[in-house]
Amino acid sequence: MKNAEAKGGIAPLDVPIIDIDPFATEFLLDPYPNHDALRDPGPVVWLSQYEIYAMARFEEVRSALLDHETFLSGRGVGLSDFAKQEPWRPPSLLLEADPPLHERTRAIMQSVVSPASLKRLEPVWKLRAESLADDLVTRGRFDAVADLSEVYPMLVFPDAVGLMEDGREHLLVYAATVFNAFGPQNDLLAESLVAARDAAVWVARACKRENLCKSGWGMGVYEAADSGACTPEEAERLVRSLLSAGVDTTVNGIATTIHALTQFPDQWKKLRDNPRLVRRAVEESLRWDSTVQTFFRTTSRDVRIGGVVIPEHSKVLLFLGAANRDPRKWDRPDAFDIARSTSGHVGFGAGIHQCLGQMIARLESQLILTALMERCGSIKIAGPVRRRANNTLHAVESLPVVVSPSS
Ligand code: OVM
Repeated sequence: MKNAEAKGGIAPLDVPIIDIDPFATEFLLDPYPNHDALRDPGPVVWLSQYEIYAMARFEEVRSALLDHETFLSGRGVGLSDFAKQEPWRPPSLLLEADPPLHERTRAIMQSVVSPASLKRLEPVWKLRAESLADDLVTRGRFDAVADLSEVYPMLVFPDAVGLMEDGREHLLVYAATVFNAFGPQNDLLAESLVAARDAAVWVARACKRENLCKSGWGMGVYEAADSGACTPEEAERLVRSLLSAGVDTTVNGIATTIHALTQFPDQWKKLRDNPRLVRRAVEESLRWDSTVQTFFRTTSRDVRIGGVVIPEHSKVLLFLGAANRDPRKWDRPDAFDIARSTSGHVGFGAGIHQCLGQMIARLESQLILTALMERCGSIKIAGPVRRRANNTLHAVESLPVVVSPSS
């Protein structure tokens, strides 16, 4: 029984039963053709492969995210229920925590990753974006993943955390595993866990106080511990959150934005004509092709949704990416339109767990995109686009492009 870990029980009588496997490789590589089949049968569906409930419509996904008392995170936001199964690593004190613990840890992290700290970093981040974009435009032809989206976040984020220099390449391998681990125990996760053995050891070392530099978000968390906001052990685990969530997300978010702009050249032109649209372009990219496609919650009580009662202690899979393309909510949902309002999109989640690093992600994306569009008249696909299957992220492996310098 390949999904023995989930088994939420027998199929309920009143819920549409869907036999699609949202963690099959073909689905992960291209989830969009499957979304209607998840959204249309009803507000709640039953995924027979995993014996769990799922929601893929905007209204219900957003409401569930906002109702953290009913839809818990503390039993894990992956398929595995921490109340029944030991997690693969000690749980995140942020992502996999409920109030009151979550309130305390979130406040610490928000005071460390502050708007003021980002403002201080911005000038250097801008210079690094500009110099990278200079190089890329000179080359003319490059891989927007290997040469750009995997490069830029690594040029700014690890320094901001204050990580040791040696071994930073482990960050991406580690993060891929973190996000695979929210899915079932499939081959993807098994291979990822093997590949990330060294990376996990490195990450554990990198989170130690003695390995963080004096100024930086990492040390900021330990200083919060010094003032009594948390224990040193908690600080170490909170630094791990920065390393887990801070790189693969922005790497793929940036690649996706570029991918979108190559597929919709009129939008690239619109952006160049009006550079102030860069904020909207980044947001629309998150709506149109959400980097984090799914997260789970666990119900704390029986909850009625539409005509369906989801029993307490049920795992519920929330399709953020499908919600962000729901025609019930969005006009022309499949069109990438940087002028549209994306207000309410759930690409960063919603509610108390909404992405802590969203300001970091936005700043990185806006800076590199601005630097690129200031230099490139056009950007076109110049080879096969390859996806990387991940149980949570809609990830890009390779995106060959050719750019023409702006005249
Ligand atoms: C964490 C964590 C890990 C992965 C993702 C995430 C999207 C958080 O360790 O807290 O947020």
